[in-house]
Amino acid sequence: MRQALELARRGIGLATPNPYVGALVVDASGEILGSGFHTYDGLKHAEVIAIEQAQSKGISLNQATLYLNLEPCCHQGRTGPCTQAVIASGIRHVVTAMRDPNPLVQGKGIEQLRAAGIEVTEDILHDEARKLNEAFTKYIRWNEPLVTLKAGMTLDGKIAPPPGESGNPTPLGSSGGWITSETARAHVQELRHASDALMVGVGTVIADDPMLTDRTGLPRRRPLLRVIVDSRLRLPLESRVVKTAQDDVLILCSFAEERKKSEFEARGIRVEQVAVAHTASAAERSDKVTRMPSRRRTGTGAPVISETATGSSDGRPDMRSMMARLARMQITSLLIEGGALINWAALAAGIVDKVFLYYAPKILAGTGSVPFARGVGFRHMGEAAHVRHVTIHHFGEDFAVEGYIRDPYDFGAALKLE
Ligand code: AOF
Ligand code: ZN
Repeated sequence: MRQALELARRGIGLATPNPYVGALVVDASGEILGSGFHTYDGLKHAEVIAIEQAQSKGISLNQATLYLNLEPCCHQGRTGPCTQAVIASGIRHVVTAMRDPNPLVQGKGIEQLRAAGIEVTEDILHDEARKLNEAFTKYIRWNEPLVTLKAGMTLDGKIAPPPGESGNPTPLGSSGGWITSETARAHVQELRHASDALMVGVGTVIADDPMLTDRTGLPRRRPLLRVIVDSRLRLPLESRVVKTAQDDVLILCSFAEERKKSEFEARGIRVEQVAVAHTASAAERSDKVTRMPSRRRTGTGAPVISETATGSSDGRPDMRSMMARLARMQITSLLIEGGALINWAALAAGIVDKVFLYYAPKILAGTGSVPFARGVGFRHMGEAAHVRHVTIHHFGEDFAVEGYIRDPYDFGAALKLE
């Protein structure tokens, strides 16, 4: 199973919006007869690749075992049901790591195998498998991308020194130099590689002029979608994002002035208007609640947002509408990379599933430096976003806190991960 997971990981960047799946066909003596992993453009599901490879050797599979990290599908998608291929192959034993969260499958694949007399062993390396396919799960179950909030900061939670006072000018502004180390930043590249889209506020582009690209050099089937939240189309035409746009930049705005819009569109940049976030009236709030999964109302793991927290009439695009928009583009995972306003807007809107917060052992202090999240903030400790199931990663002197605000396997409900 460890090898199956290893194979599945080779699909990172290539399998989306489908899951990462790796498969091995092994004979009674433990010899590997066939192996494969799924890529979306390759069409074939992992177990079919592995089975075909094993069959091409002309050996009977009657004593063979199939290891794969996801329950075989049992529905007609772009390919036929894998359960049928497994049953037809004569394989004796199937070992899986987790059930397919796709509502079309969800245990029915396992049932079909057992009904055909195949021995099935489930849940091997279950936690590892679930972590690998958390974005697919969020997307296929809830039709929203898995949202990870990423920030690099000082120990005292500052993401930049006071604007305009730093010594590291970029063509557009001055960001004050890097806070975290090169190794920590290389790890961010891995996060980008595993994401379908990246989002920043226009303020971050104006201050830092970032590229916002996946520079791992690893193959991906779709370019990383660079999403700029820009209420009033302030994005500078001379910014690096605009200059390097290749059908991979999307501006989400509240007000689209035609002339500016066409200037971006002439450069191959999509501009879309999104509903404006505003103080919810009681009626709208009850509407919002009915559209949410019912468990959210009682869930204690999801931040409970007060009206003052979400309320803003400053014309910023609504976070939930943006997530729905991205899901329609088959974006299964979104990495939010700041700045302070977007970070708060995302937390306040309750869209953040997990955080990846990088810390450098430095202290900036001062009221002028930029905090991780601006805005009114949560007003009571009881409202604070609670990060659970924390993993600490070390990068030399730097470290990162990876943790969950919501369980992507039980969206909206209290985190059961312990
Ligand atoms: C498997 N093995 O390797 C994959 C599975 O549109 P399709 O035909 O590619 O089907 C996609 C669905 O099939 C996907 O949502 C998930 O439920 C399952 N993916 N299943 O047995 C695989 N990639
Ligand atoms: Zn399948």
